[in-house]
Amino acid sequence: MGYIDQILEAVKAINSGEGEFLQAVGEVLESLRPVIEGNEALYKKEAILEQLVEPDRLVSFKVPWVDDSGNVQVNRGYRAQFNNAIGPYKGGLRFRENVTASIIKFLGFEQIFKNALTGLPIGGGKGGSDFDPKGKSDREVMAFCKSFMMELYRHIGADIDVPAGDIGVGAREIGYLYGAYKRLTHESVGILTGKGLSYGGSLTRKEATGYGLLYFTQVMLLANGHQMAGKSAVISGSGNVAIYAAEKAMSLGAVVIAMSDSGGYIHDPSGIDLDAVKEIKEVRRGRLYEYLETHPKAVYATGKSIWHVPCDIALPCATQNELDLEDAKTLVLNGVLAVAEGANMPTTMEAVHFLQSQGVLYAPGKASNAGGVAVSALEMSQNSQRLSWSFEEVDQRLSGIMAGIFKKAEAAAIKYGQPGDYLLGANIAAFERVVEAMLAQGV
Ligand code: NDP
Ligand code: 2IT
Repeated sequence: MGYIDQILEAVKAINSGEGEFLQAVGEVLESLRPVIEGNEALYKKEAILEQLVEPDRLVSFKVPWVDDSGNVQVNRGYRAQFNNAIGPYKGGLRFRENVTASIIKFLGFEQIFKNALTGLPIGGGKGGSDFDPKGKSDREVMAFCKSFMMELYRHIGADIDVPAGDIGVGAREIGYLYGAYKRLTHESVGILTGKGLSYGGSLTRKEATGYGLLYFTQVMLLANGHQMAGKSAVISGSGNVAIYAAEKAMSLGAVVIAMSDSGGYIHDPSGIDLDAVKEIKEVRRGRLYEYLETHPKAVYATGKSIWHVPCDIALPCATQNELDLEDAKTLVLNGVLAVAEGANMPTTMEAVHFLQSQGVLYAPGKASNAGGVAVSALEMSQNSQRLSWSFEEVDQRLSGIMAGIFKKAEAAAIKYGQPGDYLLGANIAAFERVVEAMLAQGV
């Protein structure tokens, strides 16, 4: 049995039941075959894959807090510090009821490679909790965040591990977490990114993942002889990533015709009114069906996937495994040109293989959604310098970083004989950078 298969078996044996984590490891290792097979003796001797698939540490902790009725609630918190070969651990926090160790580990593992692709000095980590802010009062969210930080603060630091947002963690949660950290340590340092602009946040961070996704998609389209202008786009989700993906898609001339939340999707063939979506989601923290109150001609659909809406460009920006083989077949039948991931691992492996086999341009999340963490790293730079850069400066750097990631993925795919396979290219380009740093630093 070859080295990769040996590791895949071993990972399965000691992480049984952790479906998402095994899926993420399988996807990365499968695409590393050409590079591993060329260097098998060295990588095996140094146990590179064994080291990569095991987090440096996984902290799990109790988070007790008091709800508005005076009852004590208990949730579970996590932080996976996966790999710091190229810089401090960096990655978001996810607050959602379905969060498990498997989900945190898959996200932390993906983050190693994503962060390496940015070219910035950040290692991979992820954390979160099975607490869901949806439907909770601000006071309850604050109580939870303060309690969560009472344990997390021991494990993080501006040069150690710098968390940020993810699903369920936005500006409000980051603010409460940051306030708690400061009271515990007396320090005003950049231990979180995605902070508010009034206390050390970076301009463009809020927009960065969505804008970055569109910068990447645009470069990918151009490299393959297509334009963004005039294309129809369907975007799943209506959170931070989806909203700013829609904003940039529109400004580049695409027409965004559908968006969703976990309840269903809205289809507005003449183009989604993004101000209305922002008002519902960012201001009122409401549900997407409320869009119909002001846009009676739009359609709200439940019980079937948003990928039934015909489009040129599909941008999954909600959650893992939200686009499966059936969805991929529907998209292809409807003539989709490109699928570019804003979410982490939104497309199942079978769906990815099908899309690629049909000549659909496919951008893997670890490349195309890296703009968020890239601007987080720029926020860390600004915090260290005690400076704030302008929106234009950060936006320009973001756009340059996304074009650079595309070039790296494209070049590695060509080098290893699979031109246009940006998944293989991204995984290999990232792996080569991380392994170089691991080998240089020894065991
Ligand atoms: P938000 O919490 O802001 O928004 C999440 C959106 O996805 C909401 O519309 C939510 O609907 C929907 N959603 C969540 N879970 C499900 C589900 N199980 N089924 C259907 N819809 C769902 O999160 P973000 O926008 O920050 O994150 C979205 C994705 O992007 C995640 O995969 C995240 O890991 C990834 N990502 C985020 C980055 C960031 O900077 N924030 C950076 C890179 C990747 P509802 O309102 O009903 O819950
Ligand atoms: O998945 C991701 O890259 C994020 N949620 C953002 C991480 C970060 O540190 O900004």
